[in-house]
Amino acid sequence: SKTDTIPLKYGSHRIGNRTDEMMERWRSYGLGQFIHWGVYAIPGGHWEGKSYNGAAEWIRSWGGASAPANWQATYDNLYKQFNPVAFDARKWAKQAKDMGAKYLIFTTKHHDGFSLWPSKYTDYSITNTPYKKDIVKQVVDAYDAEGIDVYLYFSIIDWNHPGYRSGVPKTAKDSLAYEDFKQFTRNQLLELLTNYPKTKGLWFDGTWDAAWVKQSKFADDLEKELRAFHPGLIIGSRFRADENGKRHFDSNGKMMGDYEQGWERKLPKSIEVLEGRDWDCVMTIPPNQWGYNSDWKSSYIKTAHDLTDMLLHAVSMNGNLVVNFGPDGKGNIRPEESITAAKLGEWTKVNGAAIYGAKYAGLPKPDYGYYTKKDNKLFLTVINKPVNGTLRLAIPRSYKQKPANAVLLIGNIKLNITTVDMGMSGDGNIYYDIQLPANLNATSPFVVSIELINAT
Ligand code: JFZ
Repeated sequence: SKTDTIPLKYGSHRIGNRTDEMMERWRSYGLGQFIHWGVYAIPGGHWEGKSYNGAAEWIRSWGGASAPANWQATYDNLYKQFNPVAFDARKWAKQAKDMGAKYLIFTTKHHDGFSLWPSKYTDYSITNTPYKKDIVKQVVDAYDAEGIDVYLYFSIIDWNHPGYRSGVPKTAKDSLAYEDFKQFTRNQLLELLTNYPKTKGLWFDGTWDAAWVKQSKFADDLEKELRAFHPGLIIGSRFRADENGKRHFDSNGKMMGDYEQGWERKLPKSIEVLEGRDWDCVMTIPPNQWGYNSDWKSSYIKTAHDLTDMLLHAVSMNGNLVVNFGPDGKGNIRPEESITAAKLGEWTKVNGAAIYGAKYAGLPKPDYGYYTKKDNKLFLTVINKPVNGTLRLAIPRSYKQKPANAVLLIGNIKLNITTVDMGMSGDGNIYYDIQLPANLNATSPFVVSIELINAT
């Protein structure tokens, strides 16, 4: 428990987690999809036979000797070629639904400033591409029609806006320009919420610049305005800093925003580090590429198995896992991602009970998998099948609940449970063995659903 030792005007405004219905819904998602799409999908991490070393969506910042001549001017004209003829939002949404995603985070504008909706406030938008049509609208409508909640990714960093500054403005001219940029940012955000009222939340990024970190009052006022404008809106901890420049957590250590947004390509080691906060983890399939990169051969590509492990890791600690997709410049989801989505979908169709609405079970993690829990159902997801075909459960006596029956979700097979006297006096556990079918030839993680009853 934190005490407010430092008086703050623009720190956290809430103690504990949100308790409203919208946030309860967020907590039950389990699995989400992230999509990074913009003009960076055209070069796909490469140009004129040269390859950019960083994340493909950062390619505009390519510099030094390895960059093609006039690179940034070339990049800033790519939108004139943006014509994703294969783009079909309904196809993407259907695939996401089949995968088992319950929410989508979609890049409306990344750091390059290119707006995928027809923004009144800039010419650097979809309107001025050969494609012309509103992409954000198609995405929001298609996902909403599939029952998938949509969150809009928005980068505060905007390399295209003339008033954008990364460093704190030093001259009167810079300050004026930056004020203009702040109003532009506000206008675009209100525009997004006006145009796409089905939006469930805003996913902010690019908020680490010294100039933005100084905007504690402006950002706090804006956050309040956006929340008032769009009741229920969910905003993570990555939007603003307090008056001392503290981000995510204010000077008193309290989280700002509705959930912890710092779990980027990493997962917590234990539930304790989260101190009960809401959180999700956003994850790339390659090591660190969010936008489309045409070369997936040169790095390790996470398998559906890796991602299932991460998904259960997240849900078993009360978080959601959001898997990123980077469609190409034509609007196609790459075949490797489609295969991964299909495999995840096969898994969630059979085993979804272990992740949707399921939470931390309050038990120590077994070495061979993860526990999750919903009401009186304990889900045991097995990642590494024990070689003896027996799942041993060590349930602390203090848990006050015991397994009454067990069902293997693949095939709905009832499994036998026996109480085991290990003679481990005083370790506080009661041991149970669940016998797996001898012919279970599991090639992916599997789930045993265990009904719990009160134990005295
Ligand atoms: C940011 C972006 O720069 C990147 O292109 C991508 O959109 C990603 C989702 O977000 O990258 C970050 C932001 C924050 C951290 C790491 C990468 N972080 O807090 O560790």
